[in-house]
Amino acid sequence: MLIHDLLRRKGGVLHFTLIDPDRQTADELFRRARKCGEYGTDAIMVGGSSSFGQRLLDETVTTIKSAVDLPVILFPNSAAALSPHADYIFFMSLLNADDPRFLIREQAAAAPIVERSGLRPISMAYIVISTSRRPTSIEKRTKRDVLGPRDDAKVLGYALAAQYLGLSCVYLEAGSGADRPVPLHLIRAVKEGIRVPLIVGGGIRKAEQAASIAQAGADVIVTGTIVEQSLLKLKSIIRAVHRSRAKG
Ligand code: 1GP
Repeated sequence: MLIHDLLRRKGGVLHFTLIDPDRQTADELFRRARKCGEYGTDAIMVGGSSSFGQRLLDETVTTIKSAVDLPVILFPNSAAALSPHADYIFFMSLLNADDPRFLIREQAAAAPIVERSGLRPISMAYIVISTSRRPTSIEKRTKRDVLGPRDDAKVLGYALAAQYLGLSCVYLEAGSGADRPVPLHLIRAVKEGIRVPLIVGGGIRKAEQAASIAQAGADVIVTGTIVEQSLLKLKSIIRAVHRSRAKG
């Protein structure tokens, strides 16, 4: 599996950059992807909560692949957000969703397309944690079993259930642009309780936050918005993640 291989090869915590196809011109995209490679991000995820056309998605993936030699992983919001040009797809289920669409229906619609496309699926348990006062876009999209910053035991239950079901990794998601990232005590509690790799994302804007999240036990740290706001900050976040590799 890609994440296990990367963790072994790089010797510690990974950084993935999430690129939203809707948020830049083709030139900006090329430049951002180049910089991501230069700064040492370990993979590029492509996705977003808004709906975008097939053409834009395909062009986004091919532009990234022309700019940088990194694995490109689709991070789809529905069965409509698939591109055969990517290398991998997070084949994910939003475990605390109430709506079966986000649990398994979109996945059932997507599976035959994935099978034909040559995309390599990475099964993933997606767990949304509510850390913000205003709902993030993922929170607006579906009713959920709401998991707050103090719900350590419940979140661990979801993560363990995912592991027992055979999913290959767990993603704790505060939501893009969240006021606050997933709290450290919650990351520690989940990390101590599971054996599969732990991905953490949402609301990470500073190097210090990324370093603490790595120390708390995240195996992969995802940032999205920051690549649109400041490449310098992205660079310092990636550096902090790499430094914690050395410490780890
Ligand atoms: C969202 O976890 C990712 O799916 C990234 O969030 O945009 O807040 O970095 P940000």
